[in-house]
Amino acid sequence: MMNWYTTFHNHTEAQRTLVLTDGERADIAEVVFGLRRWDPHEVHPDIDFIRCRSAAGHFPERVVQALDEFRSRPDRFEDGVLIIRNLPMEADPGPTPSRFDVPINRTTTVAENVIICLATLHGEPFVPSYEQGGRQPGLVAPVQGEEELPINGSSKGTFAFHIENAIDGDCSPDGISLLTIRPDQNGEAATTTASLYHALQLLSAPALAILRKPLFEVSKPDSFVGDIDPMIVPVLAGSDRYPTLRYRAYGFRPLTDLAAEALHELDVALISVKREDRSVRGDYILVNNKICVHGRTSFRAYWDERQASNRYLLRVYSTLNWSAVRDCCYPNTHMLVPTQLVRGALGRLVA
Ligand SMILES: O=C(O)CCC(=O)C(=O)O
Ligand SMILES: [Fe+2]
Repeated sequence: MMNWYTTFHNHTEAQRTLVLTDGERADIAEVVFGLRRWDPHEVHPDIDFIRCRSAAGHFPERVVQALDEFRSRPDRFEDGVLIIRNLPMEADPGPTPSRFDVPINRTTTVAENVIICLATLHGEPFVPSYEQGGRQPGLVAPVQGEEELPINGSSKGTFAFHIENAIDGDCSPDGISLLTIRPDQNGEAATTTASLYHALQLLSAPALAILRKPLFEVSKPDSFVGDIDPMIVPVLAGSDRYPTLRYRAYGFRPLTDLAAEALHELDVALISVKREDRSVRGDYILVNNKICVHGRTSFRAYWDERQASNRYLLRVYSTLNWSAVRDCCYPNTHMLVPTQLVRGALGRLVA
C-alpha cells in the first residue's frame, strides 16, 4: 500500500500536490459513473451528499488519505492548500455557462459528483443560498459586466485576497473546493493563496496584539443578495498555537489608526508569501479557509464566439463543524443563510 505521506512530504511542491495516475483516475471515473447511474433522473436541487460520501469511500486510497490528513492534521499543510490533479470529468463539458444560465434542476455531471465526493472526504459540503440560487456545486465563470468587481465572476480585475464568508464567522467554511473544468484561454488565471502560518513570522508583536482585538468592520461582499449589517470583528482568533484568520482585502475597514497599521502589516506579509496555482482541466484545489486567504489573478474573458471556451470551475464549501453550520442553513438543506438572517427572520424567509 502506498502511503501518501511518505510520497508527498519530500519537497515543498510535492507536499501540496497529489498527481493521480491514469489508473487512479479511471478508478474514480468508475465510482462516479456508478453514482450517476444510481440516479440518472435527479431533478432535486440537493445533490445526494450521503450517496456521494459512501461512493467517495471507494476512491483511491491516496486520495482518501490526503483529504483525511488535510482535515485532521492541518499543520502539516503549512500552505493551507491541497492540490489533486488528473481528475476525471466529461469529455465534452459543454459551453462555459455564464453563472446564471444553467438550470439548477437537472442531472448532475461527472465533474459535479467528483467535487462533491472530494468535499465529503474533507467535511460536510454546503453552499451559500444567496449566490446562484444555492446551486450545488456553485459555478465560477466570468460574467459580462462584472469584469472588474471584487467577485468570482470578475476577469479583467484581480480578485483580491479573501477568507470565504468572512462576515459570517460561525458558519464560514473550513474548506473551499475548486475544480477546474476549463482553464482560461490564455493560461493567465491563477488561483492565489497566502497562508497565515507563513505570514505570522513576518508580523510584529504589537501588530499581532492589535489584530486579535475587535477593531475591524467587515461588510457583506458584493456577491451577497440581501441586506446584512456590517460586523465588528478581530482579524486573528484561536490559540497562539493554532490561530485562525478572518480577513478580506475589500469591504474590511480598520476602526483606529493602530488597527490600520496592523492591517497594513498583515496585508504586506500575506502578499509576500503569496502562491499562484494555474490550474488545468481536472485540477482540484482545496483551501483551508481558517488559515489561508485566496483570490485570483486577472485574465482575459471573451464575449464573442469565444465565450463558450471561457474559464469554468466548480466550487463548494465544506465544514468540519456541521452541527454549527447546519444551524445556519435552511432546514433540511445544505444551503447557507447568512447568520444574521437565521437569527432574525428565518421563519419569514422559509415561509
Ligand atoms: O477563481 C478562482 O480561482 C477563485 C474563485 C474564488 O475565490 C471563489 O469562487 O470564491
Ligand atoms: Fe473565494
